[in-house]
Amino acid sequence: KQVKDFKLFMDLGIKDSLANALKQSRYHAKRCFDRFTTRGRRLVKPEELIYAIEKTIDDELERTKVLEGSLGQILRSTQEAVVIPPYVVLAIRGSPGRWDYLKVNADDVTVHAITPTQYLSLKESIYDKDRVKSEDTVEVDFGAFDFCMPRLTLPSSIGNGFNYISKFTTSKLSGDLENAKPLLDYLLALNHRGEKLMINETLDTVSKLQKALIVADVYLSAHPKDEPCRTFEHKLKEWGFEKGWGDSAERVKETMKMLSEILQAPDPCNMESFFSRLPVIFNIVIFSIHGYFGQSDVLGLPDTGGQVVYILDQVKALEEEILLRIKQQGLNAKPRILVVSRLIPEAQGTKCNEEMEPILNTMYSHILRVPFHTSKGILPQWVSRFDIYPYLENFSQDAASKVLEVMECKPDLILGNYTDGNIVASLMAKKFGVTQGTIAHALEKTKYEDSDINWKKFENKYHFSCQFTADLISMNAADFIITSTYQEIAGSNKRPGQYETHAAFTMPGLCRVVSGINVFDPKFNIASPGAEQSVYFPITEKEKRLTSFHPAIEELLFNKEDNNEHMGYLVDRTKPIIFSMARLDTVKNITGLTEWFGKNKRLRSLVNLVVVAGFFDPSKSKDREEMAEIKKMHELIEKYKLKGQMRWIAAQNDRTRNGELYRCIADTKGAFVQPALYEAFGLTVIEAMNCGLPTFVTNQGGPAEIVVDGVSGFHIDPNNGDESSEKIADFFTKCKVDVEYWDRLSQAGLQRIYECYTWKIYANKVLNMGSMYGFWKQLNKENKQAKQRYIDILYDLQFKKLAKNIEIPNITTPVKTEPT
Ligand code: UDP
Ligand code: LCN
Repeated sequence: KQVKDFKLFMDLGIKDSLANALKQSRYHAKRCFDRFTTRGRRLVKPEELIYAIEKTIDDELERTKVLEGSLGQILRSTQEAVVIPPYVVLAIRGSPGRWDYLKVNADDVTVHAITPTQYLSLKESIYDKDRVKSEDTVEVDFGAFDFCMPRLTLPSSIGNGFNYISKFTTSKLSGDLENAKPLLDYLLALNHRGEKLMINETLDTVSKLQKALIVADVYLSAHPKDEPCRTFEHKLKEWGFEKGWGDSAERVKETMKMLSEILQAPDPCNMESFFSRLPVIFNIVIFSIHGYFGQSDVLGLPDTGGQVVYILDQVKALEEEILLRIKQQGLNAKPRILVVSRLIPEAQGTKCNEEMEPILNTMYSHILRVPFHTSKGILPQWVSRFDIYPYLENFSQDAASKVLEVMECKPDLILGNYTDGNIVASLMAKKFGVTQGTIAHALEKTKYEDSDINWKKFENKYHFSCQFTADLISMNAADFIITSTYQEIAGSNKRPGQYETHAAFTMPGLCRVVSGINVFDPKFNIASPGAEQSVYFPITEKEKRLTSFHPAIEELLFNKEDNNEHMGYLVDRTKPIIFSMARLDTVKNITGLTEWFGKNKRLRSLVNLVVVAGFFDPSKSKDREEMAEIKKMHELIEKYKLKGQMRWIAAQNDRTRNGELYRCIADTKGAFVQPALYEAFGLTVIEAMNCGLPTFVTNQGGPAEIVVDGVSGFHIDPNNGDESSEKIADFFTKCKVDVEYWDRLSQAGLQRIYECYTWKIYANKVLNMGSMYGFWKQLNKENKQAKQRYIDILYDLQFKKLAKNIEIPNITTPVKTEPT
């Protein structure tokens, strides 16, 4: 029946399906829609829509029929509805990324399709009664640039942009040989610090290039495969070939063959392989601005978490991959990676007041810190990521000069991280004309319900007006977007993705975004991070265990005295431990987990709880959310009398020791719990899995994609604590009966990691993107330029004005401007 309904859906389109369904169940539909309208103008959430059907239809058989029919299906796909009697306007998400807006007249149950603009305008009228005329609202429409750019159509292709870009590029270069001219120009421009690579001006037409490739192929065939390139480079140069084709006769020949085949008849497979071999990326700038960016003593400090871990591991993986490629290209260039962050003079015992710091376990990578320079002087203190916007323009200019000074050339690729890093990356990429990739880590919009429509309510605390504008600017300016999961882009069948929520939204009184980003844009790519495997290795690798940490970990977990590092104690050491570790942000829901545990007697009888989060004295925190969470933790420990069964440990910033801590928890046959109300990706989840610890992860966000429920871990619902704590208790009950159950789960978690979540896979993908999207950008120069002009207007007229509204604190301790 469902298949039949779905087919009908597809055949008719959503509007006609709804019209049909309303006609067929006219009596019930009318009662149901009347129920909405009698309560007046408002925004209705999806749960209420289904509840209305359940309440209006008394007869069970009839109710099931409607709920399982097209009407039920459409209402289940509805994300929200605007009620303006006699109309109920549904925002329907038929599948990931596909939205329809339908206006139902409750009086006669007729349906009309409306545009996103009309829908958003109706929504605004509910929230902003004194608004200016709807027509006077500023509209942002990035879709206006879409007309000449290819878009994907299948939800299953979302996030796989790289593969489609190679196909689209193939078709652009196909046909006449002269269509390959842009590729020739691209190759002619390749160089490393001014030294030409691949080809020179001798090969200034495609047909000359094609002929020279044939000559070179014949020449190379006479050479042993492993002959080093230096022995024949001079000969190739005579024909117009420069360095970069490969380190041996065989590799040079292969690369040339790929190009010859592309020129003969382009195909995506050769295109991808050829671009992955091109010497394009040697120097990378990575922006990560907010928080404390450092290599020790920073994790767990406010605004300082997974992003730092991600970038440090990412740099190491990228450097290794670039070095490998340089070798294979037959070059002896030195790469350079700079992570540009903020210099914080009041560094709280970290190294964040130092300008340059070499990155451990790398040869050519550094952290470069640039201070926030304001009209009042240099800002000495940490500043929340929500208040960071007024400093970014100066920062980007100062950073650009510093990068040129340190790198002695422009970077080949710029990567941004999070809203602040991404907008600065966009400004710098525009200035230098360089390829840009963005990484969100988390888009804040999804974390707070109705943060767009209620932006005014949140403004003082979070400055979402700046944040969402900045996010829109950078996601549109970027040449490619890296995400950790599919859900980050387009969510799941039930829930929209983080990027998807930027497709159409409104901030009444500020602007109406009728087309913010299209998740079918082939710029989206999933490249999931890994966890450093030398730190997070499984408990089964006994000989590698870091036993020197065991006395300290024993102290941390079991010492009975409260101190600055731990409070609470565990009476029964024989019980398994359920463990969690996160920053003490509201959204991480460590207090939620504590409460579930407190309330569930069965769980308390089966296991102990250990959490690593924040610290214990709220007066010492500068972070608004952290202060409130600290207080709440103390209240819960009292309320549920948790001492004896729960241990609260302050933030732990020694990564290597934390790796051993996960394994010590695994020794107790325990589990890791990630209870977040929403988690963008969740590095702790893959860290725990790498150590062989079974995991229970929130079903809200990335972790639900990392873990396959019931196979490589379990999903829990953070909004249903009772059900979640029961699910955890069931697991430990089952482990008592089936002694191998725990091991099976542990193994399945590891298998999942090795298949999908490693840094090697990641680095390879990102460098390929840098190369391919750089060419794509050139192929579509006009579109890129037009869009950039639109972005400039949004930046100048909107973002700058909003950023100025955020107050810059008075600077009481003047700071020296010289580098430390
Ligand atoms: N972390 C840590 N000590 C703490 C809290 C967190 O070392 O007290 C580390 C944790 O191991 C992980 C990162 O910080 O590597 C947190 O990343 P995640 O993606 O889980 O969350 P985020 O903080 O980025 O939102
Ligand atoms: C930020 C987050 O909130 C986490 O979900 C991610 O794992 C982390 O960044 C690294 O991407």
